[in-house]
Amino acid sequence: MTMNKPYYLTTPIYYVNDKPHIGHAYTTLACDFLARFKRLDGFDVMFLTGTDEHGQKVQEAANKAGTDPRSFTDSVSQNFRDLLGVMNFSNDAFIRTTEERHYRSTQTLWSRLEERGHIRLDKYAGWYSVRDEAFFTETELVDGKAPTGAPVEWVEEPSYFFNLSHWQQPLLEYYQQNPDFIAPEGRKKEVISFVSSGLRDLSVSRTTFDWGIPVPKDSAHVMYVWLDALTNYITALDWHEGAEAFEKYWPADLHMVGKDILRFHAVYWPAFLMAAELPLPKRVFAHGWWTNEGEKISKSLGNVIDPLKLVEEYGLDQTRYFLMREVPFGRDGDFVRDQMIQRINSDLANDIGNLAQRTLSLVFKNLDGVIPAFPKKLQTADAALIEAADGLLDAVRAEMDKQAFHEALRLVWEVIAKANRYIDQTAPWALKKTDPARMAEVLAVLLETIRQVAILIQPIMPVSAARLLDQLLIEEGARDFAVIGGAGRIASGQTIARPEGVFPRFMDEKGEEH
Ligand code: ME8
Repeated sequence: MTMNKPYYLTTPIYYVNDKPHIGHAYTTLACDFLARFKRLDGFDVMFLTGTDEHGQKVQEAANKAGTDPRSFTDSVSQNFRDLLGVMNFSNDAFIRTTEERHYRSTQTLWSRLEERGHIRLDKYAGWYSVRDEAFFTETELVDGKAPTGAPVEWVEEPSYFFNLSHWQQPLLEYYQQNPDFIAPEGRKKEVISFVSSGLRDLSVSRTTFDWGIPVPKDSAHVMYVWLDALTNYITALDWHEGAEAFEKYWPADLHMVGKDILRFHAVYWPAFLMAAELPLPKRVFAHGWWTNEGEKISKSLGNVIDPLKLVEEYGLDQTRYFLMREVPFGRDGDFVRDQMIQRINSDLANDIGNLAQRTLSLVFKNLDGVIPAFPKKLQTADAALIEAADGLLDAVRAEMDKQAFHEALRLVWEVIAKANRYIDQTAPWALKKTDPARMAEVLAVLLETIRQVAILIQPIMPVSAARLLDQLLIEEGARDFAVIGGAGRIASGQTIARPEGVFPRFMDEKGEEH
């Protein structure tokens, strides 16, 4: 048996101060798309997500809800687990920072840092933003607020410090030697310029509240929530117990994050790992932020986008497709309802939906539903379409590996457009009387193209793709990338059922089509 290559990817772990919103769904969806792709491509995937449950922000949210942080986090963490089902996410593990093993893991990491002389006790005096869970100096403030616009409070307390400044040069060298470590390129430049401008030692413990992991041998302190949170990526592999999973999956292939938390992942985390003498992750990708119809999304504006509502209104696979297709991954994007409807009707209902429905209906009506043989000799037009389909996997894979998800989808839709031009040009419906043998060939070429497209869109639209593959009578065992191209080819002779449309047009709540 061949051993599949491991591939470990992670989402950030989400703060449980509130219910999930589009940002959470977006980050996890991007990982889900990639994880499903990698599995079909023969990798042994470990896809991790979870919740970040300590810190002042969560403690304050619990106080506000009139409950203790432990029962509060239990209930809010559940909302995040519910989202996984609603969005059809295929994560292999879900971690909570309140798990007992995470305490042991983080305390082990702390001790390693301390033993190696990278942590010292001192005093912190400066600003803290609870919303960002981040420290700021006077000069970093903008109009008395954090650069993110979050309010800050003055903090003065005994604190342990991590010698971050010591890691400036090693980090810069690492970025230089590993040019793919931070993406996109523009964000990498920002990180390099931040690190080049000098790093201050980082306060890594707090004493003015207690909702966190106690510092080993000094329980007056709880650890800074970001040190605690980042460690989740190795806790999940039980590194502190020398587990096999750690050997196998670490270092991570990809940490997916939003642009606001890149610094923590591309500066602090690799510095902690270097200091602890552990291997560094291979890549951190920072995606952009969504606005809602041109407006910044915020609770005070009341325009927060609830992923559950999106799925309810537009459909699950439709929502998944839109979020990954609409905006070049890595850039900010604007959620516009009309654009969503446009994508549903044009890319899905018209382009792929009609292509499949027209082809299958012709097979059903004109060939008694019997799948025709794939031609031994292809005509020029056939060969052009099949070559395009056969070449898709390599091209799509290259985009997926760059996290250019929109581009991967665009490439698939290019072949769908080609297939639609092919069906218009060859007009198989007109061939029934004049040249039935040619009609059968044309339909076989189309079925083969749809087979490949359906296999390739499984990672983004798992339910719809499965329905298409079912209608094409492709067995469950013949749906991965090993059977893409000439290795697969549509099998003839079986009889299909009456085809059913897989991609409906968008209907509004009054039942009207758009
Ligand atoms: O940051 N558009 O948790 P979080 C797109 N616990 N993405 C958005 C967004 C928007 N409008 N708003 C938020 C944390 N996000 C930490 C992570 S990891 C060790 C600890 C994204 O619940 C944001 O960029 O605040 C981030 O990736 C995630 O949603 C929210 O994370």
